[in-house]
This record gives sequence, structure tokens and C-alpha cells, in this order.
Amino acid sequence: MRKIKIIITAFCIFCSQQTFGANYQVTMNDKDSSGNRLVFEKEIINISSGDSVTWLPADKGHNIEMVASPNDLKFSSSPGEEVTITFEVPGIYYYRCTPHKSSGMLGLIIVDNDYSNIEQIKASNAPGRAKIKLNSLLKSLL
Ligand SMILES: [Cu+2]
Repeated sequence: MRKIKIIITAFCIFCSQQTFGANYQVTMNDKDSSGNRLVFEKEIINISSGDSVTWLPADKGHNIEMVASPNDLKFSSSPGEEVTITFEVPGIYYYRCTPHKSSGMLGLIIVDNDYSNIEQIKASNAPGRAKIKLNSLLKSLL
């Protein structure tokens, strides 16, 4: 009986690791605790493949639009919507808020510490202040 219990426990630990990665939360804010306007609360997140990120609308009017990613992920959420994405492919993902793309409301997700597509991210669309923000975030990675 004890042996069966150990096997079941071991199996469940295995299952949970296989099925559920970690979940990270990022809030979309009009203003963050430091007084910065139109920002994602965590601009850079390092995660592992299989992990998910949930964006929470602390304030309405913000969304998630994937701009560049290793697997050319096409994704755009509705403003004010809570959304969760699971990341399977290693690399850098650059996303932004569509209404505030020129204000530099953007973020990066790095999966498995893989920076191999950094040139793709550098070359991707970033209007106005977004270019300055994107460059400074990319610089902070190196
Ligand atoms: Cu926004």
C-alpha cells in the first residue's frame, strides 16, 4: 500500500510539472507606483518554456499586441481584457499596447534565456518613444 502511495505521489508531481508551467502576472497601468505613465508593470520578464503570462487590466484601455517573436506569433487582445498566453518557443517576444504604441507602452518576454532573435527585435516596428524604450530595454539585457 505504501509503495502504491509513493508511486501515485511521484506520478502526480511529474504530471503537475508537465502540465502546468509557472504563471507570471503583469498589470497594464495608466500610471505605475513610481509615477510612470502608460506602462506595463514589469517591462521585462524572464520565463521558461511552458510558462504563461497573464496581463491584468489595472486600468482600462490597454491591450496586448505581439509585434515580434521567434515564432512570429500573431496576437492582439481587446482593450481592458485580461489575457493569458503560454509560451513554448524560446526567444525574445516584443509586445506593446496598440493605443499607446507611440508612447512606449511595451514589454519584453524572454523565454529560456534565449537571445538569438535579438536582431529581429531591434529591427521591428517601434514608433516615436517606443524606439527609445525598446532600445533601452534591449541594452539592459546585455
Ligand atoms: Cu496602453
